[in-house]
Formats: sequence, structure tokens, C-alpha cells
Amino acid sequence: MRVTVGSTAENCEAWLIELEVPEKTTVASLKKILRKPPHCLEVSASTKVLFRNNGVLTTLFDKELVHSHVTLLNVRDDKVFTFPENFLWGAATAAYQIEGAAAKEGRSPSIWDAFCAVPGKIQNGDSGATACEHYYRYSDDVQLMKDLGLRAYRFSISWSRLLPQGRGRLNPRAFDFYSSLLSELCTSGITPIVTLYHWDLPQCLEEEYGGWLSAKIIPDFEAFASTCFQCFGTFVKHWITLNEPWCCCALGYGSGEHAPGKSSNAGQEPYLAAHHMLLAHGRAVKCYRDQYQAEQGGLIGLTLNMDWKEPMSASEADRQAQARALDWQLGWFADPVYKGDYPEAMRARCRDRLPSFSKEEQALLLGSSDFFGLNHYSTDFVSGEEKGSETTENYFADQGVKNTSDPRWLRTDMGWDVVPWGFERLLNWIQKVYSPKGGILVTENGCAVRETTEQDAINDSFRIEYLQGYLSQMHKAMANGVDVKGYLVWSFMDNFEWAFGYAKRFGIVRVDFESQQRTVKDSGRLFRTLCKENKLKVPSRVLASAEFVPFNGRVEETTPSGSRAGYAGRPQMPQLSKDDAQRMLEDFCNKYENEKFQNQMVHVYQQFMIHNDEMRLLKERRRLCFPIQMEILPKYGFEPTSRGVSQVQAALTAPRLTEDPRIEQLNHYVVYLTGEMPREKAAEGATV
Ligand code: GBH
Repeated sequence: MRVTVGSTAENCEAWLIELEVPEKTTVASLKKILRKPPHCLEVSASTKVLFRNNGVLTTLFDKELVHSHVTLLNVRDDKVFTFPENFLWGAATAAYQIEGAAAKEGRSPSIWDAFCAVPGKIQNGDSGATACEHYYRYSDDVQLMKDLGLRAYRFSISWSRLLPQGRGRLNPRAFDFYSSLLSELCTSGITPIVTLYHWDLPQCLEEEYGGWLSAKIIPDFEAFASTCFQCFGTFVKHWITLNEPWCCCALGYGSGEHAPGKSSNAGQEPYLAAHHMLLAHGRAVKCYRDQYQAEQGGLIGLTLNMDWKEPMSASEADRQAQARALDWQLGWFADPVYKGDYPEAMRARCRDRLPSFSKEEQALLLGSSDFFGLNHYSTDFVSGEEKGSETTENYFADQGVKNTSDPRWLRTDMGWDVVPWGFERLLNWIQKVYSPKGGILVTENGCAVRETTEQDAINDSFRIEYLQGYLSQMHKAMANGVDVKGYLVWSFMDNFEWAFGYAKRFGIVRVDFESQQRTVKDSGRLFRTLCKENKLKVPSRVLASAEFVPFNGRVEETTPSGSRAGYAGRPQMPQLSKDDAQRMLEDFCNKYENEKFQNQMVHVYQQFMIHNDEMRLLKERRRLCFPIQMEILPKYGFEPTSRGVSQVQAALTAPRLTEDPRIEQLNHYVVYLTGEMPREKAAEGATV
């Protein structure tokens, strides 16, 4: 068969060739032929093969047959970013999320084992009991890291595995496990970055004296840290004392979403736990510096999590709200370490509820981090929200901040908004306000993507574009003088995602939790290239959508009472009664089953079949679904934002509700309503 191939003039030099190809040549094999001599054309995976059908240009998929006339559209608008020579590229995990063998090999329970056992706390009643079985499969996992060419790997040590009584006797099998893991990493040329505490306090210490609420934890943590330095310090040159103390305190003692699941004294306990965490960090650092650093020559620091907070407007009130939001999340921990005390605004608002440091303690903390470990995921617009008189004192309400998402933002499967420019602003902020000596090490960034089919999960274009957006903005910050030393993606592999169990997948490697098989995702391949070439290619479309755009939400200001604003001012995740859940599902069904809505959805999916543009699909889907969510969510006490949607999803799958047959019946709607999917008939209609 004779095929005429033309090119589109705007995107590449114009050419027109005719060639003879076998009957029934697919688009994929045509591309191959064109790439080879004598044509040698620059045809890539992103090259679109267009065919004019009744005057309309449509894209042919790789597996389709070519027609006698096709046009090649070469999308060659990638921008290439080059990173510093010795940049630390890697991936991160945490003990309880991957190890499994929770009740085995001499490990005693941690507060997360206990929390998982409380019905209703974890989605689907999951726990980290088996997780990724990394404890048994670490050797293969390291091999996989090596295949990906990772330069660094961040993991954490399970305290209750190493010291099953919280202190004292060392578990020799734990010593063997971490030693073998470390030596395999080192012989594979992978730099280990080791977190001492990633949320898994030994349950025995929780029971003995209330864990982080007691000052008794401080010497115990120091002793645990010292044991780790002594056992593993010859291998480890990067130590992190604590991972995200904010989460432990705000979610563990404020909202109760995380272990130990407390919320009854949310005006005091988060501040008390934080105080002890800071002091424990300070003591561990001092111990390392006094007894080990000279000989072992490593660095030790703290990892904090921060979502960027952008003032909604230029008004003074909104700028002050931004300052408070930054103080309450980041300054709470970073100020004592970089400036010697808590932020003034916290002292002014919390007074005695915020503990004080003695002069010696201030000196202990000041300068106690050799680098700034940063975990970053998302961004909010913020505005001032004064406390209503009815609110009891709690950590969230203390801030007086209202968080709002821009309805145009894409969001991840966690319901967190994708806002790459927020990363750049946050990096600039940290550089300006703290000028951390030793620079910034991004110890986590990444996103959860919902898995529909295994193939989808592996072709994770959503994650690739998330990473491209965030990394290009990080590059921009670096070009403007922010000292970023490395970047570790969260996570190396799909794992136990805390309150969400195995339902949320963050990995650049897929894990089949039945067979424990690992499969590298496309994002894993992106990492392989990054590690190998130090270069990142980003399509200009992704670059453009990573840039700042001012708030343009059509969020009605008349938010009904009962609606809540994100973590701020939200002491508890909203709960749904059975009747409310039923009513809410019915409300959603009424909206979604509307014929006009269904037709619009079908159209969106048809467009997706034609253009294969996932971002556009998500945006369009969101555009259609957002007004419905805005109307229904506040009626039931959920905020009308992406975060609200993910809370609804969690609330509707609570065991308390799924036990009820009436709710069970309606539950199959949950996925499509909160996931903004069309009903089956729409999906069928979409297959052209
Ligand atoms: C990290 O914490 C943990 O260190 C890690 O173990 C975990 O698996 C990973 O993240 C993924 O969850 O509601 O839009 O305002 C993340 C800390 C704090 C980041 C809350 C997102 C809320 C975003 N998170 N923040 S939003």
C-alpha cells in the first residue's frame, strides 16, 4: 500500500513523503519505518499521527491501521532542565509502611499497630502487619533501586523492632536486618538516608508514661538514637531525627486522624507533644555531635512538612493569615531550631498552653540541624478567619486561618491539590527566612494516583506530570539561589498509607499486595533517566500549567454553618450518620443521573478517546463535577473543596456505615461520585 505522510508546518520542517508499506500496517509500525533509514525522521512516542476524517483531524492510536494519507504532528517542545552534578536523587519510605513482619522477628507493637486495631480508624481495616514484606524482600528491593540507578534511599528504623522494650535490650535480628540492608545499599553505591522516628513509637512507652506527652520520652529517644548511631553509624552519613513532627502532633493529638488518635485536649496536647519532640530531637543531635560525629563524619538534621500558604488577596488580613499559617505549621518547629524559640504569634495566641524553653534548652535547639529536611505536597490559598465564641480552644482554631482550594486546580488521589508554583514559593521562603546552613534536602514529594487497572497504574502519566511540574519549579528556585542539595520522591513503592491503608498508591514502583510483585512504573523510568543524566525534560504545556495563577474560585461566600476549613479549624474529621450518608448519596445520585450531566460526561470521555490527553480529561471532569460537590458537601458539614471530597470518601467507607445494608447498596456510587467518573453507561458510550 502506498502511504503519503505529511508534516504540520508549525511544529517541524515541512516535508511530504510517499512510501510503500505492507497492507495492514499499524501506526506503531509506520512510526518504526519512518525512524529508520532512509527516512530517519525524528518520530517519538509523543508524535501524533493525524488523519483527516470528514474534514476533522483525528488522532490515530498506535495499534490502529494507517490510511493512505496521514499527517505527523511532531510535538517537540520539551524544555530540558539540568541539575547540579552531585545532586542527590532518590526515593523514600518508612518502616511501618513497608516492612511488614510486624508481629515477627522479635518486634514489639508500636502505637500504629495499636491504632490500626481500633475499628474504623484505617480505611478497609488495613494495617501494616504485612505491608510490602520488605523485611523479607529487602535484597530484591535494593537490587531494584540499583536497576533504577537511585543515588540515595531514605528509610526509617523501627524503634520497637530494634529495642522491643523501648529501651535497654537490643533485638539481634533487627540489628542483622538493618545492617544487611545498609551494607547492600552501600555496596550498590546507594547513599542511605536514615530516619530515626517515622511515627512508630513503641506501644510500651505509650502505655508506660503516655509517650510524647511525657518528658520521660526525651532520654528514651536519646538512648534509642545513640544505639542507632553506635550500631549503624559507619554506614550512615545522613541522619534524620524526626519525620514531620507536625503530623504526629496535629494529627495524633489534635484531629486524632493518626496514632495515638487523641483529640480530647486539642488545645494543649499538640503543643506539649511538640515541645517534647523538639527537645528529644535536640538531645539526639547533641549526642551525635558529642559522641559520634567526629569519628563517623555524618550529618544530622530534622525533616519538617510544609504545604505552601498563599494569601488569597493582597489585603493586610490575608497576609497576616499567611504569616500565622506558616508559623503554626513550619515555624512551630523551625523557629526553635533556627531562631531559638517559638514564633511570637504562637506565644501571643496560646499563652500558657504553649510550653516554654529554658535558656539551656534554647541553646540546645539553636543550630541543631545540619540541613533542612523538607517534605512538601500541596498548597492552599489562605484568608483570615476569626474564632467564633463557640469554638473550644484547639490547635487548629488557634491559627484563625481559612484554607481554600482554587477549583481549577487538579488534585491527587489524596484530594491534595497539584500546585507546583507553591513549591517554588515555599523553597524561596525557607531560604529567605531560615537560610539553612547545609542547604535544603527535599526528603519527600510525590502524589497518590488511583489505580483502576494494573496497566493504568504502570502508565502513571498523572504522576509524571506532577513530578515534572514540581521539579521544574524546584529548578527555578535553585536557579534563583535556593540551595537544594537533593530530592527524594515519596515513595519508592506503593505501601501502607496510614489512615488510608493500601487504598492510596504513592510509589514509582507498583506493588501487587497479593503476590508482592514489584513493577516499575513510568515514573520510575523517569527517575532512572534523572539519576543517569541529571536532566529533566518537561513539555511546555506542563511547564505552563506549573506557573502561578491568582485565585479565581467561584466559591460562594455563604458557606453554610457546619462547613469546615481543612486542617485549620477542623478538630475532627466530619462524621456522617447513617441517615445523612443515605441522604447524601441520594443527593449525589440525583445530580449525576441527570441526563444532561451524563451526556456531558460521555462527551468528555469521547474527547479523551480521541485526544488521549489525560490532563484535559481530569480538568473537564472536574469542571463538570465541581458545582455539584460545591452544592452538596457543605450541607453535610464537609468543606466544598477537593479535601472535602476525599473526606467524604473516607467517611462513606467507614466500617460503621458499610455494615449497614442500605448504605452498602448505595456504596458502589461512591467511587464514581467522588472520583467524578461517569456511570457505567457513560463509560460504555465513551468507547468509540
Ligand atoms: C507524609 O506526610 C509522610 O511522611 C509519609 O509517611 C506519607 O506516606 C506521605 O506523606 C503521604 O501521605 O489537605 O491539601 O491541605 C504528609 C504530610 C500533611 C501532606 C498534610 C499534606 C495536607 C494537604 N501531609 N498535608 S491539604
